[in-house]
Amino acid sequence: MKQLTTTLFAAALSLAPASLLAEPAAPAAAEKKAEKKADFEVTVTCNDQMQFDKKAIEVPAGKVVKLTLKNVGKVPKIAMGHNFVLLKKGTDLTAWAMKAMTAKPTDYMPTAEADKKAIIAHTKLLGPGEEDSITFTIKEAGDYEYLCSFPGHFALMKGKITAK
Ligand SMILES: [Cu+2]
Repeated sequence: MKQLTTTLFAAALSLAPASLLAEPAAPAAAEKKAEKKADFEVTVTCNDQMQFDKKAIEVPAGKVVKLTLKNVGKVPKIAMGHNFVLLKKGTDLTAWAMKAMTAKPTDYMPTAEADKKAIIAHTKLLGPGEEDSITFTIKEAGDYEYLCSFPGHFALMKGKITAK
């Protein structure tokens, strides 16, 4: 019996890497869900230098926007994860980011109701080579700020979406 247990344990261990490898498949599924006829599509990349490739994005107001975030970096997620969080108008980005950086169990997405309400849309936290798509509609024209909520990133990783 002891031997069987040992064998099962070894089997479980050998399965672990496979389940880790399966993880990058998840964004594809999320992308499929986001496929509902977007009127406008934009791709943003992020990297190991803590930078989004776009600091300003213009989108049509009142239309369905599909935004894809691609992490083109190589550093592991635990040290250099990235997400894209779009905040509602009038949100204090710095104050929101300070709360987000303490929310490690939820991949740096704050859990307080008020902080969740400040979000228009957000991708999941991406490791190297991963991507995720979100769709959203901004009804009211104007400027909306976005950021990466991984601790310490928002100083560099932020920008502005202008809905026209
Ligand atoms: Cu980041």
